[in-house]
Amino acid sequence: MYWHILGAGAIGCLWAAQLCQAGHPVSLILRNPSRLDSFDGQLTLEHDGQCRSFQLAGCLADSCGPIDRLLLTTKAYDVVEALHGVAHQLRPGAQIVLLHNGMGPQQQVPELYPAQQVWSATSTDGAWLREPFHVVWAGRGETRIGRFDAPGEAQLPDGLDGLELQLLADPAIELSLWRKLAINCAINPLTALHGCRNGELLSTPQIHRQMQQVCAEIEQLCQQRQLKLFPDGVLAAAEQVARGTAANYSSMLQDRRNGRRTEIDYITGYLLDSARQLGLALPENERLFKQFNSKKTNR
Ligand code: KPL
Repeated sequence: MYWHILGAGAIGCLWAAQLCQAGHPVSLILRNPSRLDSFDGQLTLEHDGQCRSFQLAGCLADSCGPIDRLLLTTKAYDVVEALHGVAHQLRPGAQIVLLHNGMGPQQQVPELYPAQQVWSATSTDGAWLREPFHVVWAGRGETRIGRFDAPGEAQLPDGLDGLELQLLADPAIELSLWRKLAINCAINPLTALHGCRNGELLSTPQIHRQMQQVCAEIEQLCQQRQLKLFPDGVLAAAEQVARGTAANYSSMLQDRRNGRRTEIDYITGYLLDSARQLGLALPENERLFKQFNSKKTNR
């Protein structure tokens, strides 16, 4: 079944290739004419040292035709604007799947587009771009997909059959998004500010102490919100991810190093907003957030 994908980063390209491989036609909606010019209609998926190429259409929002199924894989801060850009092409009842780091748009989009069916997703697949439109699927993970606005519903969007990706219909997607948010809050700002690999959060005592404080505050918020995220607590879960990805640079550090805007407003910013609504102060997270925003180049 036909899919449009908006956001041709690593995850967007991974999904495009997976959908093509499963026999679903795909169009990549590209942001501007120069990006479209640079796309020769071929996407390469590299996995376990083997490359496979797929032919697919590229288009701009105005020429992509009617959309029945849309996967949005832009950065969190681009989601709403990107969606507005293709809104005129959405068929009534079209399926929209949001897949990005951070939180905010998952609640906003169903409110803005009540005529559409909106799913939110979170993934632990590891992927990176060797070059534009050549994606390396570096680590198999799982993708949980559910309706933020309809908790309890456990149905995947249609048109995802045959994918090699591990997909799980999640009736409690908000909780899963909070799990990912907590991990991102514990790892991303600290690695970005200290310019270190994920593993150095554990091996550098001063940074590890900060990580402990960040996690203790998240724990406090979760208690107030009655969110049970991890059986052994946020710190243990974040340490496990930092250990498992010890040699990696977090996405926030990479964004910062490449002079791109980061997703801090949708990660730590979302956490702080959520705490503020309950009258709760999270001083260490607040300090990191301010430190981030005080450096213009960080955003
Ligand atoms: O998602 C991540 C990121 O880098 O954005 C991990 C690897 C989990 C670190 O928070």
